[in-house]
Amino acid sequence: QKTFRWDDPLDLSSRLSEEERMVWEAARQYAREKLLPRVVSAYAEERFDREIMTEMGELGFLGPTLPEEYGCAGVNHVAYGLIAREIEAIDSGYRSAMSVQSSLVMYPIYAFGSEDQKRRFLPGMAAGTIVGCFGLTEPDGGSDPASMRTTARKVDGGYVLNGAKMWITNSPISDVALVWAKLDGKIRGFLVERGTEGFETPQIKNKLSLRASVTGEIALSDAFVPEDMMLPGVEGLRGPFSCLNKARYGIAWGAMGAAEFCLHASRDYVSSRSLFGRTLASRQLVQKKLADMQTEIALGFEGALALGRLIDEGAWVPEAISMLKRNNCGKALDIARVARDMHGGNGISGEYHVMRHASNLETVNTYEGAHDVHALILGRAITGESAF
Ligand code: TGC
Ligand code: FAD
Repeated sequence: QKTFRWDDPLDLSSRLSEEERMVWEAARQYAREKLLPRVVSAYAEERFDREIMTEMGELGFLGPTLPEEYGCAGVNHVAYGLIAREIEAIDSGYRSAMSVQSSLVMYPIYAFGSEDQKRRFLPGMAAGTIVGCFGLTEPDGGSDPASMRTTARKVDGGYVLNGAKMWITNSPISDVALVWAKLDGKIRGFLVERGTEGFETPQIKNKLSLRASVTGEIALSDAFVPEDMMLPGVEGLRGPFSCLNKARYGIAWGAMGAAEFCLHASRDYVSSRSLFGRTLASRQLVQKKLADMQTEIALGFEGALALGRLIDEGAWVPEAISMLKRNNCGKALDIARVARDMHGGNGISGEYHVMRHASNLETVNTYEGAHDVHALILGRAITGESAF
């Protein structure tokens, strides 16, 4: 007879393969030993340490599902999810850096790029020596990318890009930006390299969320992109959305990783804090909060695991990703807010981490399709009526 484990109530770990468990353990060890010690100061100083990319590269965490022939680890999507879980347990911004590189830049180069583009960018991106960013969102409204204004115009030997992208993770430190722009009215992906004239990436300062991640704009003013730097294999919204499917799936795991950290921190805190002659852990109200957190986290991970298995079997659909991205972000945000409350005044201190998680999850609940936008995607699938 198995005993109940409060920290793995549905025994998820027993349903992982040996390889998945090894990747999970490596990610957990890295996150706790290398990321946790630097995150409090990084968050306070609004700093992203560039070497995190090479550290993650060395461990095979960048583009991990892509084949080994391009320098990648070639593991499955469940393993990718487990990496996201452990990295985001420390900070959503660190998981952002990992998922933008992996799902939003490396994956489209792999899926839609020419062989030359793959050979040129993927090995360096896998190693973290080349940093990529993904420019879809524009200042006039990110939820509706079909209305983008950024354009590409065909000229001799290439294309000229004009427009502006907003809220772009890693744009200020990127070596290459995947910019989505309309060419003759059709959305295409362009790889714009650092140093291109008319390509600027100013940093957005004073964020109150995701402060350990660097975010910027992309300004394109007659930026020339050579012919061979357009992704040949895709046109239309399917291009950016295919990348988002992968990243949203990783977020479903990652957000629950942040929530799990908050549960563990809250359990530790209420076990050691005594008020009115007893520990907080011995109070009914407190235990109910812990039980609610534990239940949502266990269900959230089950959903993410089921989805990961479907993706690995090639049997997934985008709506299932919307469901898990939406549910797990919304639930994680609620859990982090409750954890902050359970820590009392200490909960607002950086040293206890929970308010940083709550603050980060505000972004996570918004980017990659806002919570309500995913509700509308599901609503359309349920009713057949588009309510956007
Ligand atoms: P819609 O008519 O639904 O579709 C247009 C075309 O796109 C195809 N498509 C998809 N293809 C693959 N996967 C998906 N998930 C797809 N969803 C749609 C669709 O088949 C169609 O193809 P075709 O060939 O028929 O033209 O388009 P719509 O304009 O009605 O879309 C509405 C909506 C709301 C679903 C969509 O615009 C949306 O998802 N909006 C949210 C935007 C978003 O998620 N932006 C994210 C920006 S990147 C980011 O946030 C990175 S943060 C990274 C980090 O730091 O971690
Ligand atoms: P809007 O689209 O203006 O939405 C505002 C509100 O309106 C939301 O609550 C939304 O749910 C609601 N809403 C929208 N449409 C409807 C509707 N039809 N009915 C009812 N309600 C609706 N983008 C990138 O391209 N690349 C990145 O790397 C990236 N990184 C990011 C990093 C950070 C820190 C942040 C904050 C954002 C990032 N984004 C990135 C942008 C992100 O994807 C957008 O913020 C997101 O898609 C929402 O767009 P918006 O901010 O323009 O909000």
